[in-house]
Amino acid sequence: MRYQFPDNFIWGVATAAAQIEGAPFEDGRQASIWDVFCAIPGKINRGDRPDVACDSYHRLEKDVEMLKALGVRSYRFSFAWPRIIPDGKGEVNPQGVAYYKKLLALLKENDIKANATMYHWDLPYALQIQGGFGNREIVSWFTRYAEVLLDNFGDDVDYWVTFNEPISVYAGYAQGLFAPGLADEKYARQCLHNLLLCHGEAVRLFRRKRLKSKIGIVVDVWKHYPARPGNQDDEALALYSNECAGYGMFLHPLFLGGYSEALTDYFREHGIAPEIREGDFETMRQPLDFYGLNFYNGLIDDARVAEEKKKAGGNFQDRPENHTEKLRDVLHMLKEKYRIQIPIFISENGVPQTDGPDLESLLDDQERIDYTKGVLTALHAAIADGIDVRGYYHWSLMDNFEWTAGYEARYGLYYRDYQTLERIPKKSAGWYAQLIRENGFEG
Ligand code: IFM
Repeated sequence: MRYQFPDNFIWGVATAAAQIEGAPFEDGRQASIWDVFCAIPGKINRGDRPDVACDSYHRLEKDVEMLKALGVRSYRFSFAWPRIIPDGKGEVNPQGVAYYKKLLALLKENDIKANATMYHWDLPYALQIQGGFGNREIVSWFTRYAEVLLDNFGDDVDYWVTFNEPISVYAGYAQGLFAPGLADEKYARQCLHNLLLCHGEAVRLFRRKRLKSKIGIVVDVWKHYPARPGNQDDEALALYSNECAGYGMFLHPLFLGGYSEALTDYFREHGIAPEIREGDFETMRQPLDFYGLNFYNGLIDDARVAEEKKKAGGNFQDRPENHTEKLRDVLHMLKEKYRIQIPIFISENGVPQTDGPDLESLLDDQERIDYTKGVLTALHAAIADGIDVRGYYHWSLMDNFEWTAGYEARYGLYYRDYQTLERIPKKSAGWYAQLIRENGFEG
C-alpha cells in the first residue's frame, strides 16, 4: 500500500548540542552537568565521553551537506546554554553566538527551516552548584538565557522549543540515571515545577518580542498500557507510570492547568509536593503555537515482571519489543484527553542499533526502515483520523553520544566512525531521502 503525506508536510531530522558538538571547553564554553557527570567513573557505558562526539563544532558544513543529501525541509538542533552563557547567568560568549549564527546562515542558504531547542539537558554546571533547577532563581536565569537567544537569533529560527523532554530532569534529579546524578524525589519535584515556570516565562517573553516565528515545547510520551487490562496491579503500575512519573506530569499543567488528581494524591501520600505559589499554574499554561511529540514506543506493563524491565541505558525506557502502532492512540489521547488543538510535530522518533565491529551490517539497517515504516503507518492513519500533525523529525541525523549508553547505541541515518569521524550514509538514509522526495512511501 502507498502512504502519501499531506502537501507541505515537514520532513526533518533532529540532533542535540551535547550529543554532537564536542569541543566542551573551546572558545569560552564551560562545563555542563553532563560534562561533569560523564567524568565520574561508572556513570557512562564503556566509559565513553562526549568530548568529541560528532565534532560538529568543527564540522558544521559537513552536517549541512548531510541535511542537503537527505533533502530535509527542516533541521532540529539545540543551543548549548554553556556555550552561549558559559556560567549560566553572566557574560554572553560571542564565539558561542557566532557558531549558531553560522549554522543558521547555512540553513537559510539551503532553504532548511530551523527548529531550535533552548534546553536539551546541558545545564551549565556553575548553575547546578547553586541548586540547578531546584533553585527557583532558575526562572530568572533561564528567562535571561531565553532573551539572549531570542535577541540574537529571533526570526532566523522558524520553530522555537523551550524544553526538550523535561522528564530528563526527573531522571537526573529523582532517579540518579542522568546528570546531575541525584536521587532525591522531593528535590526533583521542585525542579520540575521550576522548569515548567521557566517554560512559561520564556513563552511570555517570546510573545512580548512579537516575533514572527513560532514557539512550543517538546514532551515525550511513552504511554504505558496494562498487560492484563482490568488487573489491579497492572492498571496501578500503568497509571503511576503515566500520571506520576511520565508525560502526565507535564501535559496536565501545560494544557489542562495544574497537576492531575493522581499526581496531587501521589505528592500528598509521599510528602513530596513542590512549593506552589499563587499564579504558578497560570504561568505554566501559556498558549503555544505547536506541540512537539517525541515518540519512540508504547510500553506494556506487567506488574509480575516490572522490576526486570527496569534498566539504565540511553533512554531508560527502551525495551526490546516495539509497539509503533501505539502512536495513533497517543495522538488521539493528546487531542481528546489533553485537548491539544494546536499543530503537532513528531519532533523525534527513531530506533537504536547496538555498536559492533561489523560495519556492513550496521550500514544495512533494514530494521530501522521497518521500524520507521511502522511509526509512519500509524502516523498516516492518525492524520486520516483528523489529527493535525504537520511534520516528522527522525532521530537522528547521525550516530551520536547517547547519554548514559555512550556511543554503543547508534540512532543515526548516517554512521559515524569513532576513530576517523567519517560519516557514512546507512541504507535508511537513502530510504528516508526517497520518502522525502516522494512525500510518501510504499508499505
Ligand atoms: O538521544 C535521545 C535524545 O536526546 C532525546 N530523546 C530520545 C533520544 C534517544 O534516546
